[in-house]
Amino acid sequence: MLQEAPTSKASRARFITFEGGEGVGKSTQVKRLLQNLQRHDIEAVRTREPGGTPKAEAIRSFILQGRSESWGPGAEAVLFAAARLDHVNQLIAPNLRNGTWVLSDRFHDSTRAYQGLTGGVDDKLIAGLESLALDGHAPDLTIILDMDPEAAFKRVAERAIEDGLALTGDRFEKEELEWHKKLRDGFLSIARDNPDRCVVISAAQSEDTLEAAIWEAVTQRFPELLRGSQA
Ligand code: Z5A
Repeated sequence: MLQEAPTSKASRARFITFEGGEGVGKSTQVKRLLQNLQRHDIEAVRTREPGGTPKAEAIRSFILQGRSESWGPGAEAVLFAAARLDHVNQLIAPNLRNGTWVLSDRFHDSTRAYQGLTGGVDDKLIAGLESLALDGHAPDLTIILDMDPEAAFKRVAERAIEDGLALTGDRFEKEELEWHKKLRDGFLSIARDNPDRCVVISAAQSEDTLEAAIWEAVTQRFPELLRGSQA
């Protein structure tokens, strides 16, 4: 009689990305999904964008310190793509080849949403950079955490208070809020255009409820996870 290897080892490693606006709970849920996969004997790593490798982290610091802001969204899209190219080549592709699942806190949809749909960078440039940087490594599943940006901002503000950091009062002024609403619509339009890859989940729920909803989406997409645990 043929003995089947445990599903977790036999299945192809999957690449899952988390997307959405600031403060919707991506980092929290990436960590929780990693733990849930590990509880099911799945080897998995978590990473983030921009970043994930030393070179990509250097680009992250440069961008997040605001040093590229005056270059405009087109040049920033190129920088995000340069970081992504290294991230894919050095971390994502090798892990997937070795059978390790990869969970990324943001990926190419952030460039589409921030620099493209909200920043106004031409579609053709975004698509060209995407095909260069991804080199065939599109995510198997993208979880878009969706919530009202004002509520998400409150979470970020509370975190800043907990961490003893000052938050500039004008950061979320009216114009800024409109920008975040446009960003939210951008992520929702990406989901509509890519229904086979994207799942939108309301982030306006408790961390535990959200974790359960994400686990349900992941196991629906990859039912081998549950078959493995029942074996
Ligand atoms: N960017 C870009 O423009 N183009 C690109 O191609 C890429 C990125 C890849 C990265 O910033 C910036 O780069 C980002 C987009 C841009 N700029 N912005 N804005 P980042 O990595 O530093 O920041 P972020 O990705 O926006 O993450 P964040 O602010 O840390 O948010 P989060 O990861 O979604 O949330 P969190 O850290 O898990 O949770 C935030 C707080 O809420 C925290 O105190 C939690 O304890 C709390 N929390 C989490 N979940 C819940 C629930 N369910 N209920 C209540 N409270 C919660």
